[in-house]
Amino acid sequence: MSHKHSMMILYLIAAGMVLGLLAGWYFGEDVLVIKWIGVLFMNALKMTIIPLILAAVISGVASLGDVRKLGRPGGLTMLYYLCTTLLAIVVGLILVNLIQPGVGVEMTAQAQSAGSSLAQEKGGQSVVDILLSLVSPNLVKSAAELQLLPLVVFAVIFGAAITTVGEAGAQVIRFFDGLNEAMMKLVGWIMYFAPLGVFALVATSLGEAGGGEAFMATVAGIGKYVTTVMLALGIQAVLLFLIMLFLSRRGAVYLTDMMRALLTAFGTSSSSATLPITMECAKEHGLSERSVRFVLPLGSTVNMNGTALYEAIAAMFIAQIYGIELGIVEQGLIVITATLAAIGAAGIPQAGTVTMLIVLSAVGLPAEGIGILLSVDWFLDRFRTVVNVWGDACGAAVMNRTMMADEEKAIAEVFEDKIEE
Ligand code: DAS
Repeated sequence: MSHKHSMMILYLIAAGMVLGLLAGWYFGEDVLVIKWIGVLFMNALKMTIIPLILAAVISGVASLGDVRKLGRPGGLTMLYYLCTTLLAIVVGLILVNLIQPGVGVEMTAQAQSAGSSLAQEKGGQSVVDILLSLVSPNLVKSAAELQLLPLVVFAVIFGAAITTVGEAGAQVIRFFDGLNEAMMKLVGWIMYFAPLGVFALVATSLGEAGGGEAFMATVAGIGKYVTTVMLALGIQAVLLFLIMLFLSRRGAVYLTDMMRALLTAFGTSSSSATLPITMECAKEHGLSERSVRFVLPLGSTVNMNGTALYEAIAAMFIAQIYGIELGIVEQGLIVITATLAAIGAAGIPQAGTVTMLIVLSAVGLPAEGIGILLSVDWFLDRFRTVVNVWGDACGAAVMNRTMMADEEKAIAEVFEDKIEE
């Protein structure tokens, strides 16, 4: 989908939300006559989940290259990216548990009951049960029952395995890269119907919840949700800045040198489209060639702090609006799936919303709530893309010291060998 088209769609989605809120408020239960439109849109999105998980996660993990040859700089880079992604998710979970944006947003009566039965089912599981549920003896059965966590676990392990079997694996990687691109294109086509789908989902969920009196609670809930995400993104950006200052010994000037890339990220909502600018800014700032040409491209593929944080908050928000209590074990599952969803998300507009489906399904939350998320996604996507790019840029600055140290050591070794000769 072209950038112009995707922006037009996003603004139409926002319009769909506003009209949906007004229709739900004004018509109340009568609006249920269009419920089927929301169901059709949701089913179309759910239809993509299984192939999307396999494509996004496998190609995301495989993009790391042969895990055995990552070497010290590669291993340290992946460790840094994993730690900052986990930090982002923890920041998001702390804020969404503190602010509780979804509490008080009445979605629908039956969803409330569905939600509570889900909480009973999940709530009773011990840590051992959860661990056993990560490995499925029958992936097809798990997929059919939308038990997606074992599918995600398989995709990660399989993605790592195909990087170790040479040319045969390279062909498989090309297949999953193609599948991932095709799936994102297919989701793009489905998103053309999002304005109508979001209108129907928001209108009917408000209508079922009693129209008028639920209107203000829903609007307030959406406002608190946006505030929670923005606050968490801001905190994560500051934490990344402090980590960069402390570990890379580079000054605040790095932020101003990266500003052109950050503004491009905001304008395009695409960290992949911004990558060339990010690399140019990092090079002009004076980072080493290796740090720029390895850490930044890798980061734009697998390191998305903004997206990971957003997935965690959005999942908890949906649990809250459906009255589903998620304990520490379920929130642990959100950490795992949000990390993998962020690794698997492509650096294009709304990638985080699409992989949101993986997190919701993996944790067993009703995906219907995504209508509310979609309505403000066009706004939040810009800011989480900026944090994604900022996370990559800080990674390059931090790893630059390691890379430089390795480079100097390698050069010294060459000279030592020469002297010995
Ligand atoms: N727009 C994505 C990116 O380019 C982020 C997201 O959708 O979460 O990084």
